[in-house]
Amino acid sequence: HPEYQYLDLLSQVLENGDERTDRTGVGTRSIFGAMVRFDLSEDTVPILTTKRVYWKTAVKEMLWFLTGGTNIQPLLRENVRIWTDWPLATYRRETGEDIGQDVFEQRILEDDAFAARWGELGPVYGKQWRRWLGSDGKEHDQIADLVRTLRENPASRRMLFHGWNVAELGGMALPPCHMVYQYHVTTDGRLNCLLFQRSADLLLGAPFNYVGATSLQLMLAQQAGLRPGELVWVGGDVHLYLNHLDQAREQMSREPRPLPRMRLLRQAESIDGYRIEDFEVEGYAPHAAIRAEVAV
Ligand code: UFP
Repeated sequence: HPEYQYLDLLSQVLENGDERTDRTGVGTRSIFGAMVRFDLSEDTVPILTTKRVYWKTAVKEMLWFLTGGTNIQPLLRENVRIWTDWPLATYRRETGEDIGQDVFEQRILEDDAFAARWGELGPVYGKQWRRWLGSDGKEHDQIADLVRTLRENPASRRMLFHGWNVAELGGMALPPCHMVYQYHVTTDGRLNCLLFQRSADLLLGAPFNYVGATSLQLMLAQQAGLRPGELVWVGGDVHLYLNHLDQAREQMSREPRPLPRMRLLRQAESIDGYRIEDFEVEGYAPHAAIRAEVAV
């Protein structure tokens, strides 16, 4: 079962991980350099079954990246709250006001000026993917370029997009974790993806990132007239936060169930035309969700 690759990683990090302090102050056990591979060609996708993964949230986040947006307001409209922690921390720090998350999110939703002032994440993923600013002053749409190359020159070894815009890192709420996506088309028309993630919160982040990457691979394949192939995920610093160790042990004790299938119900007119309603997941019967705190 492909999910054992993930469970093995959990066990490697637990048992061999180097215990260290990290930026968040929580502390981690960490290994450096890991790979998992998932075959999407049988229609099954890596939505883990040893705990419930909120796949719609991950797909909605990916769709938001594709819009080029960098403000949390549209995410909150979709009830996606995973990016709130960062602007909320900034708000609390700069105003000294100890506002609760619910109140903060409500204000972002109701007050556009407030959202513009406090909901911005800086030039994160969406900006770099769709509007990377060149030194010539021109904006580069890496996603549109990728789709074009997939269609016109699928043998290319230059099909990738990158989030790590060195000059703009300082303005980002969080520098990109899932950083480079490289694509590859096989002779028989399958689209492979290799995602390099420089830093992976193995319990909360990675399972989510697998789903986001998968949804993008399905959309790109459809847009280029290809079938999905393999998703290869490579992690740099792969870690478990010290307050996630019990949850990791719990998850490792569970037996994987058959992976679900994910399908696109409709072919959108372009890579910009997809909505969450276009994604259908079948056969997902996971173990119970596992709760854990996000390190900010
Ligand atoms: N993280 C992920 N996946 C993501 C994301 C963040 O695992 O998609 F946005 C985790 C990795 C790390 C933290 O634990 O968030 C980012 O911290 P740092 O920038 O210090 O690596």
